[in-house]
Amino acid sequence: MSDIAAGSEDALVVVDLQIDFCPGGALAVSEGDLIVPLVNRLLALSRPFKAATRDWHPAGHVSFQAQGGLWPPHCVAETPGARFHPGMDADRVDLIISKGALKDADAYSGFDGTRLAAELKSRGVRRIFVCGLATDYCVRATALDGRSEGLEVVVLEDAIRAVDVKPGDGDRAIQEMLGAGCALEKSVDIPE
Ligand code: VGL
Ligand code: ZN
Repeated sequence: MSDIAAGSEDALVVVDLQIDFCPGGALAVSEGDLIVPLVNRLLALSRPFKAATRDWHPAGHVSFQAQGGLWPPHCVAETPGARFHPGMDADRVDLIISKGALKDADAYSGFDGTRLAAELKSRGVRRIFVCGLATDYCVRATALDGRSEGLEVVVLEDAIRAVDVKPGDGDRAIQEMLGAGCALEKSVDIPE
């Protein structure tokens, strides 16, 4: 096993742990809320830089069904559903990255059209620990882009959940991330 103690060249990237992606939300991910305590333990670690992405769409976003997209309206900027899960210790986050904010472009990855890569590089980050929602969309895209940015990527398998539009999508996404050189670990194995 690689050394997964989180140090100063590591960053935590919490993906889209928002009300609309949790049970009761507009695009609920089954058990999405169950990762909150695991994410909070990670946010309490002293050393890694902590970033959190949020899906932050304008009304009438291209990904919404009325516009021909796949999804019900979700995470509309400045609405309650776009807030972080109320149980998430969001005050420990160093950097919030909003994405998907352009009406005509979807952005599953936290790196897509954002300053995330530049912020991480300017802080000397070489490895990211990725957790959040959803395994088969924004976690997958963020992890794969992290590799493309030249980062080591550790996906925390106990602190992610999948939409699974088709059964097995989450598992296939994990295989794809592994194929791209991501490591798979459990958040509970990261020491304090
Ligand atoms: C996501 C579907 C649509 C995600 C975002 O955060 O995984 N999924 N928009
Ligand atoms: Zn979205």
